[in-house]
Amino acid sequence: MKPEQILSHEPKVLSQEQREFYFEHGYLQLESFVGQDWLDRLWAVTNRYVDDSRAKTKSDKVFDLEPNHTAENPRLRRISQPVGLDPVFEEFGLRGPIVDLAEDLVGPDVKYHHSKLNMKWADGGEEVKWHQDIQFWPHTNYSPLTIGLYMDDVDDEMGPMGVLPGSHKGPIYDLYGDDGNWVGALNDRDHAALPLEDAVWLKGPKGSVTIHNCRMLHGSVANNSNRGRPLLLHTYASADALIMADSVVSGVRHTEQIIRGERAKWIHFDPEPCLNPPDWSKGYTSIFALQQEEAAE
Ligand SMILES: O=C(O)CCC(=O)C(=O)O
Repeated sequence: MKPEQILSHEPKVLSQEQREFYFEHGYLQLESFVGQDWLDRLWAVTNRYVDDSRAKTKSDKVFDLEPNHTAENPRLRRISQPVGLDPVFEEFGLRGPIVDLAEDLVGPDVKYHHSKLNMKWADGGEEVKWHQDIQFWPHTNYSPLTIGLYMDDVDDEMGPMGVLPGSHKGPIYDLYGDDGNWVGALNDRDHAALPLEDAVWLKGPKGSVTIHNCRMLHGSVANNSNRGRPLLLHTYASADALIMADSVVSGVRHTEQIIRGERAKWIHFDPEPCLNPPDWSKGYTSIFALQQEEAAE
């Protein structure tokens, strides 16, 4: 669906100006959009998973651990695919208040794609190098977007997510390194050419929400504060966007589920070429492990 068609549908929660801002600049931020009730429920489950992580000594499909993670001092980078793990995460990701935001920006027929909870632990939680998302999971068009929920107050010290406004209309970057291996981030030359002085750092009180288009350049620095920076991310797409390549999320529960409206009768193709990611069925660790060049097992 083209932006004009999406904008012609009555919005659920966003103003027309906010929707136009998203299409023009590629991102949106909404302060305190999610209420305390939801935050309490999400925290109760998250804390349970943090506790479960104590028994883990290496990363797996659910727990992405920092190299110095221990039982006494858990250091989780990410909880992967929370929506497939627990009914509370499932309800939030498939039927919660952020789904209205997705509908307002991808149109009335909405598909769920995947979810993750980037914990960015206190005292050194790792950076996310600048990248775009769509190269990880190409679709037939560029409607996919990611909605992030800050589960706690986030300020500049904590490594908030940064976006480069308007970059969703620019080039789709090569995320392979010079040696031909997938890095999942821009190479040093492309990175050096980015006008990072124009970056907008999306922070805000707990319950604030970030939205970025799948072509938006984004990244975040390490968390050197003594507070964690949990960002719960969900990706949605218009139902008319079909997955093009072996997906990082193949086989993940609820992926490709229509959560609003109907399955598309017509597939929408955007002719702009997209980078072809590696064959993820041969193994995927996480964006953190890849970017930090940790050996895959
Ligand atoms: O957690 C962040 O700051 C950025 C998240 C991100 O870009 C990703 O997980 O792909």
